[in-house]
Amino acid sequence: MGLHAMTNANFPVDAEGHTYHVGVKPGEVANRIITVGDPARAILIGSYLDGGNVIDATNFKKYLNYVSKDIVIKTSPRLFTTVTGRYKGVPVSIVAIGMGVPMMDFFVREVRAVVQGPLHIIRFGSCGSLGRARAGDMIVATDSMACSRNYNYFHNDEDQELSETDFAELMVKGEGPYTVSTTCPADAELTDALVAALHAHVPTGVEVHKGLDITADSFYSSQARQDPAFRDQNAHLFTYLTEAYPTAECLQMESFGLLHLAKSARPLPSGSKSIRTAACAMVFAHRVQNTWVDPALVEALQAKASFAILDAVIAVEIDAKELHPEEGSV
Ligand code: R1P
Repeated sequence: MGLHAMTNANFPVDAEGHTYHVGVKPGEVANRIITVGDPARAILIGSYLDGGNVIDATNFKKYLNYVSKDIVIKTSPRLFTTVTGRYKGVPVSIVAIGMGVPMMDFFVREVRAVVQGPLHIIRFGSCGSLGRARAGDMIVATDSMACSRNYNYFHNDEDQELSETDFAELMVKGEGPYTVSTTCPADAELTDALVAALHAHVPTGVEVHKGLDITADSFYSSQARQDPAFRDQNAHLFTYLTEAYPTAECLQMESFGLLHLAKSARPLPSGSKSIRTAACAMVFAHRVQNTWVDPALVEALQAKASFAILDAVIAVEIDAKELHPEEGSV
């Protein structure tokens, strides 16, 4: 893959204004966005956009660079996939970012740079349940915190697992093998719209839970998965997290990055909030029962939840003047 000529080493864009990683330029991304990890999920949701019924989402690779009169799909050299069209007449984009907070950072900053006016972003991912939600249920994040490997803790070659008490004491002091951040809230109005839409759409038997999200910087060590090949000092991490944070419901790898950047975004020139966010995830694994969801259930849930999230992302008003400040109307 050739390297595109970029200008501005501080915030690289090419001659046409495409950002370096997500590969989008002004006019290519809507103010209302659903972000997912998996490009196949993005194409599936794209097939529910107005005029998207011609997309066969079971063969998503065929659509990674697709243009119709209704929908444009772009895959960047770094494999961000952006699907843009309309849902019930309202412009919407779906962006697949891959995995992890660094990918969320590329996405939020580069999209912020090319879209004028407020951004309403809902993450639709998958997660592990810490207890209440069963595999196949949905969890909506009321707030989120980061759980990260404390690299400095591992500077020596110590290979003795900490006792539960020592682990907890170090964690409380912020000196343990993992660090936890303060929590960051999701946007209340967007989250209420998301919960209401999920209740209206999810298949019978699927429960919608609300709670604290924990965003880990590894699928493995900082999610308390045991891997004998590495010194991870995480045998007591799961117990610590569930006892210290009783409202915690899910473990996944991106939502905190989204909520944190929304909180850190400076207001728009109009004074409006720059980025409003909500996040939800399908429970793929139950970490206590050590169970995994049935793929057939995921297929049904993902389809239904996609409509809910599309309804939610268009539910909260954006003032037309904010979308087109020069013209003052759409
Ligand atoms: C790990 O398997 C991935 O799945 C979850 C995690 O956050 C991580 O990205 O979310 P997605 O299904 O959105 O990728």
